Amino acid sequence: FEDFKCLSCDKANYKLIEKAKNEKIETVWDRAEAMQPQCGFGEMGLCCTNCSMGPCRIVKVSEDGPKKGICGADEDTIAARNLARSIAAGSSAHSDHGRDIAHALYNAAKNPESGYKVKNPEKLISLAKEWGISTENLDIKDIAAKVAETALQEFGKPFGHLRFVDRAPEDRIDIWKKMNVVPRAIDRDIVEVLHSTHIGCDADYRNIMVAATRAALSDGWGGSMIGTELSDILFGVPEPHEIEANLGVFKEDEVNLVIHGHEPTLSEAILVAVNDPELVELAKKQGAEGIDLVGMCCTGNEIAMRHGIPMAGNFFQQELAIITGAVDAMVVDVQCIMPALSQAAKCYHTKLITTSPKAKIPGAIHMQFNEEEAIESAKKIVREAVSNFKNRRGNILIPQEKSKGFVGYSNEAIINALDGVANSVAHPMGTVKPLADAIKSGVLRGAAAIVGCNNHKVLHDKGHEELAKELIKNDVLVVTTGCGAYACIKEGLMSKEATKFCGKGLATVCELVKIPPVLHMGSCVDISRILLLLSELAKFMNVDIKDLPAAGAAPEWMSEKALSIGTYVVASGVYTMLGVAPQVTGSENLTRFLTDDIKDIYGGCFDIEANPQKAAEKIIDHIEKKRKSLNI
Ligand code: NFS
Repeated sequence: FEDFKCLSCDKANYKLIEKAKNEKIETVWDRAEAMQPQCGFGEMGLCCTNCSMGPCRIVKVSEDGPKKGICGADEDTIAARNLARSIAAGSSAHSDHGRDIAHALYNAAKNPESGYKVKNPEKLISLAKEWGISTENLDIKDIAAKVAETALQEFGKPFGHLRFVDRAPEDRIDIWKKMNVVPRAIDRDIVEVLHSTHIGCDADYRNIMVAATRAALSDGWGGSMIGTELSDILFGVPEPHEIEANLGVFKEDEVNLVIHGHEPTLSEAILVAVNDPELVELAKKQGAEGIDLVGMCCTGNEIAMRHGIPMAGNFFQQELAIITGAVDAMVVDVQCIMPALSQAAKCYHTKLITTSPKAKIPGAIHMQFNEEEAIESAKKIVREAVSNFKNRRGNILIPQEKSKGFVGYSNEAIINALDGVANSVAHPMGTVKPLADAIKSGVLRGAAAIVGCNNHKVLHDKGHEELAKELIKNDVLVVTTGCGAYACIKEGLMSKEATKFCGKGLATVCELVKIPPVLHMGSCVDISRILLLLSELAKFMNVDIKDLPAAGAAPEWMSEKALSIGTYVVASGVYTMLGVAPQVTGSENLTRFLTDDIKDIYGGCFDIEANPQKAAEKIIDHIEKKRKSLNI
């Protein structure tokens, strides 16, 4: 498998990439190769298709060639407009996810047919109080309806600012006010980016970034946070579970159903359906031992965190899952679903089932998931999967590779775990004090978040794993979400044994409070949990987020959502390392703005470093500088 080592560092993938080659099925790596060389104008962000006088492109590599678009837009305007539109698209994806969860909460309150129920009434009541909703004489359903309606208003309210903004430290809110980026209403902030980047509107790259930053903050402190908080209310606050991960989780003798995509509204309903006795019986009648539900991408993170469902693989493993020949159905909703799946599915018996009106794929079976009657709808989908077991063709290869690890570290779970220390040395329980103390004493040097996707420009999973290992070796606690979380659990970094990779301080903390050194905090919308943890820590230490010895990293990012995340994280004051350069490098001004000038405004900035070792060095250096300024 020597050849495949330059594609992925996950051994489970090698046999399947070879199988794909033998069976003449193309994968993401083949298509990436066929795409070379990639368009230089696009790569630098210098191609504008915003109006039909174009496409216009700016030539940077030589003196000759146009330096302005036909309307006169220069490289700064074009690159900034392209970036801003991507950020708006990313924010829209997370936020629309949040909106769907709010609708599900409303259904839980008003529509018993939906099958949704409030699983965590305490969190619901506490959010109602935070939002000033009177709970007096109301039952849980009424409160749920009011909270859901209030959440839905956040998308289009005409006045004021987003409610969750008030959770940020005061100094942070002051910076946002000064910069005029306080998010107001999610849809409005996204629309404003689309408007201001229309032909003949905003041409000032710094001002374009004001609108883009506001739309990004609308995601992190708005849509994503609504998604996370309301999911916790509906489906429960994640708690630590030990699970298995990687493509070895498929079972030869069971119906293998992969749930892939993002929204727990679907994956939670599918989980109920696969446990329905009638459907289990049907599986047995087909000759299967049972139904094996496994998750893929962020929806897999959601059900792993809440129910201990195995995590089959991340973004670059979606085709390989089908290539095992053991997947009876792959059920998808929205986001990060490669259209290529339908081609792969055709080569096997696998049914690719799309469920969302927002995401149909030619060649797939479309079975619309109806949230008004979620469980019934999910049962129909599971029935389709189960009845496909008998059509397996025998060309099955399930890799042996799978690892074990602990997932499910919501902020509540982290604080709970840290109470282990609190108990032992008489600290107050239920606060971030033990975390703050561990950082202050230097046992932990700081914390870093490793998040985001896979990208062929980085060796698959290597960016995540190597960076995580290097950081924990230097006593930096790592938290992770999304496809980064998959990479880390597959490498064993969420297991009890992972302390062997840690420096002495971090190893001591992990052993004392029984946590792994890399904490699985969920899906990409759950990066809002990380914002809240930072916010709580900053408030407790009486500083702003920008002062904390903390950093973010997206070593293998590729999606527009990741751009939105990066932007709201930087605007929240966090130094953020990217493993792949954004498509802005054709504008020196914008590049300098994002990697340097922005530091003076928000305290956070982007940095770009493809080499994980060097990226780790820079992050550690940043953390040590922050420690010094804090005098700790
Ligand atoms: Ni987030 Fe990237 Fe997708 Fe999840 Fe994975 S690709 S931006 S990590 S699954 S959303």
